[in-house]
Amino acid sequence: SSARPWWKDAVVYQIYPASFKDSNGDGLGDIPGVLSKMDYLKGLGIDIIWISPMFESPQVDMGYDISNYEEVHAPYGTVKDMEDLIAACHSRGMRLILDLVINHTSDQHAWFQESKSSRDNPKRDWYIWKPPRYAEDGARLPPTNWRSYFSGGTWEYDEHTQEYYLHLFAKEQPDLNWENEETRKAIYDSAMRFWLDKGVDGFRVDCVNMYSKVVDLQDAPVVDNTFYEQPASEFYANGPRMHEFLREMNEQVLSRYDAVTVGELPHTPDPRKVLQYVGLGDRQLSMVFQFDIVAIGQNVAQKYNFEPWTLPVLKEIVAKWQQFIEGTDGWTTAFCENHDQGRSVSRYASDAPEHRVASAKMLAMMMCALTGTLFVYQGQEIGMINLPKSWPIEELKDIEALGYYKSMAAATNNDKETMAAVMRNLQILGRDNARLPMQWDSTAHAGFTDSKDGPWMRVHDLYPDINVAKQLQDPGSTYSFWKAMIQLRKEHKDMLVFGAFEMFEPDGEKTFVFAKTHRDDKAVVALNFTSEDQRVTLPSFDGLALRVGTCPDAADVEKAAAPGNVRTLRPWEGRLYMA
Ligand code: TEU
Repeated sequence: SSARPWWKDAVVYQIYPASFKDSNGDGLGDIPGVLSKMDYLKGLGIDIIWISPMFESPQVDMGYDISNYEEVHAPYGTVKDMEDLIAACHSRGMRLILDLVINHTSDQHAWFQESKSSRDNPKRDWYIWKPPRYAEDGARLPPTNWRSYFSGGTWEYDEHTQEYYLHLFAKEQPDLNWENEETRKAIYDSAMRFWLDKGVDGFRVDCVNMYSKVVDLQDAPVVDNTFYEQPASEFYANGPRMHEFLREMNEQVLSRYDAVTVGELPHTPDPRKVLQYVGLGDRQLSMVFQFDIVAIGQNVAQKYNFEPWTLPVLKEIVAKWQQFIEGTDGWTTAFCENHDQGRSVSRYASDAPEHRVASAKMLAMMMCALTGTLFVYQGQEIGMINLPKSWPIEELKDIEALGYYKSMAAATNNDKETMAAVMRNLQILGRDNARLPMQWDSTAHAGFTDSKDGPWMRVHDLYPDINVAKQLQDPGSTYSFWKAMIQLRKEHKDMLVFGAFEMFEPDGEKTFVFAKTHRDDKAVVALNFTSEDQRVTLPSFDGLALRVGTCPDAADVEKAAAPGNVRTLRPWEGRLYMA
């Protein structure tokens, strides 16, 4: 039925092509590498593959700067390889979605090259060009004081035509002008129809709420005195024509292909606003990534300024987006990792050697019991963790991390204490944490590449311990646990994928206990979010029995438990009870 389209109970696996699998020994992952792992993904229980940008790109922002939507980045492969990947997915009953990066292009895209060539070029208006402002002393100023995501301002001055262009991200990522209808049509053709016609099943839509900006430019209020440029999302996120644009895109393109979309929706904590994007009646997007969960610990003005948090914060966020769909026709997603975030074991649990396996399984239990379309990021299924704390800044590659590091060094004159804090912040929140090569086995470079020069980005020091080969045949491994949980999720999808969510003891700082129900079916999930034993009282427990435990001895421990509904959970242990 229309309330249950094919993508709602799907498990999606995100592939970051640079770091998944290198097939040709150049140190960089590629599409044939992905093709060589299709059975691995099928075996895990994956239904949809989402591949991060593999398009032609100068790689200033790891492919989120596209210079040609209709070509593949040559080191990753060819359009033919992508056609093979589509076929390889479909022949296994799987689907493929691509990244749709249409808020901006690369400055090397032919559209921008034309746009910047002269003020009267026909494509001038395809990007957002504005004249300078001038200070009283005659100094040239950018049109606004907005801060870009990658530090510094959002405006770059072009000497040749003597105007500024807008870039919310790097200066090599100029923002497209969605106000121009011709531009929108070109985007639909080149970035969307080109691939949908080849059989791609949909898109993860980058920055989906940033296309419509406030056109009357104004300065953002000063909230951070460290820098001239200020956070300004209220001027470019969820802008006045946003829903009109998405309705048009849906009507003219997506609906013609039954394509699924998952939009990236930062800066939108209000459920009513989120519902405007995903309500079934007003056809725009299938679902979105709401950012509350990954924003935990991030400062509003300075993202990387890590702020310690307590468990009730996480619980409230999970409950908020679980209950979001009750009484509405919207849909939600369950995710806690992607290529822009630190690893979940390191962020939400413990990556200490004695706790990291327990932590990874406990988080897997939580994720697989949540309502919504489930997203798994490459390496999450084996419990990969953040990069080692001993690594210096020179090992980091991400433009955002390096921009933050440089701007803080400049603002504080390289203050030792500040820069140590900057490194600690990056070790928790940095995007590089998710971009280390996939750990396939215990051979050199974790089996990711056989390049003599090694991979493009250093492999984690712990790969001999944490790798696919070691976990594949081990029934007690994190991988086996994910696989079993995904299977359980599918067997009980009415309850685990679509069921009602109820949280207990929202203020408890040590444990997270929730129930999922569907008619008479019920599951109670009890999770210990500490490194000590914790006693939990299981709610309305009559008739329930242990179904899954994260500790290998869970069944024995359960049998030995005193009668009643009180249990002791070991550090980072999770248990799932069912009728
Ligand atoms: O991210 C857009 C985004 O909204 C940010 O939250 C992003 O997570 C980034 O860390 C800024 O703080 C998307 C992509 O996921 C990201 O990899 C790209 O760099 C970005 O768009 C630009 O295309």
